[in-house]
Amino acid sequence: HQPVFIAKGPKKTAFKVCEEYLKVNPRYKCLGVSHCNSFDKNAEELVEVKRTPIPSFDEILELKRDENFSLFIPKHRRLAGKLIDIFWNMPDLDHLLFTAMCARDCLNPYLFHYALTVAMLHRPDTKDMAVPTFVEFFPDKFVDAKALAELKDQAILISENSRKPIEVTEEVSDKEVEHRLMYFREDMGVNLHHWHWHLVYPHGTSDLEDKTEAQVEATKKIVDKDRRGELFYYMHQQVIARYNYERLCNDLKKTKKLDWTKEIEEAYFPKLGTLKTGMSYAARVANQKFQDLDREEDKRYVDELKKWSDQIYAAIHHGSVIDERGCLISLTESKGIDILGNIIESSALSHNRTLYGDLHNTGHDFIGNIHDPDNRHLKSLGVMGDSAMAMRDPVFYRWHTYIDDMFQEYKATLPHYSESQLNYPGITVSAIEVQSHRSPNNTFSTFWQKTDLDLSKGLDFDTKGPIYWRFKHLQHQPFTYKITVNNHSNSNKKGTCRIFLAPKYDETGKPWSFRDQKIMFIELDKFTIDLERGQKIYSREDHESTVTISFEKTFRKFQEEESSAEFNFCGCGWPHHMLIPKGTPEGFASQLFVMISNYEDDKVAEELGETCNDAGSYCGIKNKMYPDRRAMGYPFDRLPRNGVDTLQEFLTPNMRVQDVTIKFSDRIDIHGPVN
Ligand code: CUO
Repeated sequence: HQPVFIAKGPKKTAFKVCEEYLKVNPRYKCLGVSHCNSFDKNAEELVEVKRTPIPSFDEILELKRDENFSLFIPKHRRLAGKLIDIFWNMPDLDHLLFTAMCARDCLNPYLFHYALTVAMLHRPDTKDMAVPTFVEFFPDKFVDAKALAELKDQAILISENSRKPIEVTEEVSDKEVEHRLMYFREDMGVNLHHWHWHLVYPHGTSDLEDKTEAQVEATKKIVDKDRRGELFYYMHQQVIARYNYERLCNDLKKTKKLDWTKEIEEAYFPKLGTLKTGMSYAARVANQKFQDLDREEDKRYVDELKKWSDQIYAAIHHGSVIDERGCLISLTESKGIDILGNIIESSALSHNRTLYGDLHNTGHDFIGNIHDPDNRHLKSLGVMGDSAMAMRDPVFYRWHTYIDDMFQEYKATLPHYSESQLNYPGITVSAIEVQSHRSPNNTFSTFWQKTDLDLSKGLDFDTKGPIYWRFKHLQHQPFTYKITVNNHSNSNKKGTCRIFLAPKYDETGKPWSFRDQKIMFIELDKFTIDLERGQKIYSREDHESTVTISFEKTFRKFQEEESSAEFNFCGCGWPHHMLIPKGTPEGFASQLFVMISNYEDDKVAEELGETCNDAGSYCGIKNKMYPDRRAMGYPFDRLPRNGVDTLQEFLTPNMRVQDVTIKFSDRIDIHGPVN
């Protein structure tokens, strides 16, 4: 037997197969793999890999290397599940490594990367092994075509020392109002967050019926995370609230719930480059309508959506769902939203996919293939078919508003919070102030920033040294909350400080009714606070937010000593540069809400853990319970008691509202490179 190697890159990120591999595995040649994918002859070190029995990839090979991969297509999801199972069930690291090598050279690259990353995130023995970062591996999913072409030119024609960051002029048309929101929808950090979220919370692995008990248990470990269904609802609800906030800042109305029986007015033309598979993402022209899909291996019927949504609404109104055995499962106050989240998404934890179907995923699939429903033009997916890019398309927000309306319908059936569930006796929030760098008090300041990102690793040619792409994104000035709290009880207390922000006026310029404003609140931060007796001012910096991850983490500039598993999980988090909406040059009137709730009612049974606990609100905490016992979105997740029509009427003494403004300045700041 000839030895098999992998190349070990300078950052330990290489999974590169030595040419020897093909010699020992000629059977894959028939699949069109005639050369090693990206064997790096300049690799610093080659590591010999133990040869273990070659697994059978069987059906997984049916997804060709040059096809697109979509988790929203049931067959692809099943194949991904099978591959995750293969990686997950490898008895040790040697087997995993050799199997990954085989898989990398013969399977679809997107499917391979997804399945390996999910498996490595969950295997205890791979937490110190680095997987190439997504944006490094697939820059074609994030960088527009013009920039990609220039980056390639630069790599070939210009020596390392003479290179300059590549920057392309933005293409924003005044004729298309939706272009005003491009900075949000096309933001790389926003899209990376969404991709990471779905990686950390996969829909499921392959069907459970054909598995052993041990395999079922292992699968559950991957999918069955604490309150995953509820988090599906909450994270996406917050994305819509944030998007609507930005729309109001840009003089647009809130996004409309998608009526999928009608034509979709907004078009979307992706500007992304050609994919590694050689395909480009399909455009979606205006005024197309959902149609039955009759694509090879993907047959879907629009009528099914109606059937599933009717069944889900019936369950909501009935207060219970029916499981596969015909038993009624109550949608209780504590568990109902989690059950519905898994049903509506749907994930492998759905109680009844036969009855409630696969609603949300199917919507992505219908829209992702709307340009060519019967595949007559042989044109593969639009961006809605890929969670790494779906947030670029305006229809993403319309579809998710439709989905969120179901959750809101359910929340409206729950009893309103009582005074004792809202108030914290003895605690009064008596003042709030925002102190923002170089800004008047109670003003958030936003501006543009440009950052350089090294994309050399994802470009398919032999090059040395970094190649920087310079991209523009929103940013805000650092700020501090100053919160004055009066603890007039007889002892020191502990509380949870919850900070939210919402526009002060609705889209017609009138003050909100509480019912409408409550779903506009975006979470900015949530943290535990020790409350000494008497009055005290507590400070909190914006970068400490438990909603966001730092710019460096979003773009994965990490220290060698950090393990990649932590990093892969920690890649999930709203990008910090998008914490504060854009605002307006005149100042966008907003309301900052602070509440301190009783920690005794908030705490969960276990400690947070040392690492990766910085973006728990939208992403949960790795291997831990969700770090807040209250319903996600509390206290704005339910309708108010009778008689409460405004935010002021909703307040108890432990809550306070401060008028603030968000002032946008059209200046551009240049940030250093991230690599
Ligand atoms: Cu995150 Cu529709 O689930 O995209």
